[in-house]
Amino acid sequence: MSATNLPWGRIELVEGDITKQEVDAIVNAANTSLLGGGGVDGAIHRAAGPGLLAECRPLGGCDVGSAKITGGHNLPAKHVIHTVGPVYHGGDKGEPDLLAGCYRTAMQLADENGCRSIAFSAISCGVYGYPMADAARLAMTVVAEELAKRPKIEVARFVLFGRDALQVFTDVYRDLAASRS
Ligand code: AR6
Repeated sequence: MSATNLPWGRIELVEGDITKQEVDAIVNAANTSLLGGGGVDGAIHRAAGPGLLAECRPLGGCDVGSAKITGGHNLPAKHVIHTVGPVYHGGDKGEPDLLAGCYRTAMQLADENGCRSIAFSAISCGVYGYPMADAARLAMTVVAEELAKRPKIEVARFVLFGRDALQVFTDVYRDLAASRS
């Protein structure tokens, strides 16, 4: 799909901690067990409290490229959407399709659950090793396409951990948004 006319203005980029976001849903970069881990997953479970793990346990895990939704428990966000990004093995093992599936499924779940705002972490960009600029281009393109189809979701925010990550996303965003006619 061409970037022409996609709603880039409904995408926000901020530097910060996703556990602090006051949005309808935050998106966790989980693993297939959905039982917690390190990185942003660990931070979300710590901030949400033990009720989140208790709600995740009966979900039976989650496939790579898909997502499941829970409540936000002690977080300011109403919901947590847990998605499982691909481990990066060079980019020719289906990683782009799987990462796109994470963002598409998360947007679909947000819409189905009446979310008007959603905040994403940089899925797969930590220990799973996805190159951040490639992930940023794919993530923002898919999210812009989904926003175009889902008018009830007013804003999608990418919450980047650290200045370097924010800079990468900002550079890619400018490039994508500038390709509008
Ligand atoms: N807020 C926003 N972003 C964060 C935060 C935070 N509080 N903490 C880290 N990040 P990662 P992955 C950034 O490794 O690569 C877990 O153990 C981080 O700097 O959390 O998808 C899971 O259980 C990076 O840019 O997720 C899985 O086993 C991004 O979040 C595995 O890691 C994602 O880094 C998933 O690996």
